[in-house]
Amino acid sequence: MTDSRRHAEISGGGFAGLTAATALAQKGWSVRLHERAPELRAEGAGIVLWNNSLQVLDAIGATHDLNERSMTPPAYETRMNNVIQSQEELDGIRWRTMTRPHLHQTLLTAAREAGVEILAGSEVVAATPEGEVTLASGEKRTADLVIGADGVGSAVRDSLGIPLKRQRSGDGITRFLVPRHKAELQALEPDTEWDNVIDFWNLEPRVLRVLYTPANDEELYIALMSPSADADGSRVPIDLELWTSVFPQLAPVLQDAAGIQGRYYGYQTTRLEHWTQGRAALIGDSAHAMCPALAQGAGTAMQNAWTLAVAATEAVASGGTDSLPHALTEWERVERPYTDLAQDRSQWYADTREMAKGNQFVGESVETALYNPTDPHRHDSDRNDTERHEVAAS
Ligand code: FAD
Ligand code: 5PR
Repeated sequence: MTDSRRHAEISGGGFAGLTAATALAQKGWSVRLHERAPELRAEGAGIVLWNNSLQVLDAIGATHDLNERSMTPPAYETRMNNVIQSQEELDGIRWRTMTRPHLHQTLLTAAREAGVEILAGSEVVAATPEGEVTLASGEKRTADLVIGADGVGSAVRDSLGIPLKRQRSGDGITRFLVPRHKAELQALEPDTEWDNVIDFWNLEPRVLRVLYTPANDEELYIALMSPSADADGSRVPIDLELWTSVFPQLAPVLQDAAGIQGRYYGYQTTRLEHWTQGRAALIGDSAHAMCPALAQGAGTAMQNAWTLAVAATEAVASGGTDSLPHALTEWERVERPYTDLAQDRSQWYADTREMAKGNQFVGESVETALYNPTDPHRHDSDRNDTERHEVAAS
């Protein structure tokens, strides 16, 4: 039996790869997704999604599952030395907090329902601009479209030889999922709204920060930040005495975190000269790892996965598969600025620690969050701008 559908091979079963696979399969492609790990599972703790990625979840029909175990906290609170700097209610901005395993499971279910062929324990070692993929087993596959969604250490990206700039920051973070302990926290600080996200900063005499993010009724995501040069602050398992001395009101949850091994991640930003080459395209951390400040690493990954699936589908429908290389270049040109902005802004927050002053989500810092990648008319004003420039230049 021959299959007349367009075929895509995807490397990586994280948020980027699963989103692209689901969207393409729903649009009529045959899709094979390779995940190097022996099973499809999400590492990590909690995550915040904003309008840009929630729109994508709507579009692939995954929002219902997601909403069952996620929440929108009443406010995003910022404290400095335990003094409240701001409580942002984020009115009119769509956002939700959740656990990473839950988001991953939701996407995995959507991918399976869409008919994606998912191969666990299948490592991609190389890809070519002509659409050939080589597996660790030595097996080769060809596709109309190849997607590298294989994370910050991407083999697809490296095999394509795309020039990369990597910027490492001095700060880093260890993340945990622990029980809410709401009653105990309330007993320690009765006036606090413990359903809020609370960003607890301490800059003097020592830089230590806890980002407290309720993920649902039972689970709490906490991220402990310190400079990598601070050996005690960045140690795992965490130095419980140190962290509770600075954040005594968080003792019940810090105690649980201390019982988990944990892993300290240094912040990094990677920027590529280009995201596409021939029939191959990169999305997510393989193309644009970023600092976590705006919580847009996964959000931009899903946004770009969706817009890539739409652009590739439209291209083959109107111009056949030979039109894909140009369509991918065009996709990057139009969509990349939103991701560049999130990367630049997150890097700036990481370098300056300006978020400690509060009012974190204003102006350029929410532009990518507010973007709706599923709106077919989203670039109409860009087009008008271009037309206006053309008129002005003629
Ligand atoms: P990834 O999530 O890295 O997924 C890549 C996938 O590709 C993995 O499943 C990997 O096993 C697979 N893979 C790698 N190489 C190959 C290969 N050669 N062949 C086949 N498969 C391959 N952000 C938050 O906001 N909150 C968090 O709590 C948080 N925790 C994180 C924890 C970890 C361990 C990491 C790496 C990142 C975390 N981030 C977090 C950042 C954010 O989640 C990322 O921006 C986002 O997950 C990017 O998604 P992705 O699908 O591009 O990459
Ligand atoms: N938001 C999220 C997050 O995990 C972090 C930050 C913001 C969801 C840290 O990991 O500001 O660093 C941040």
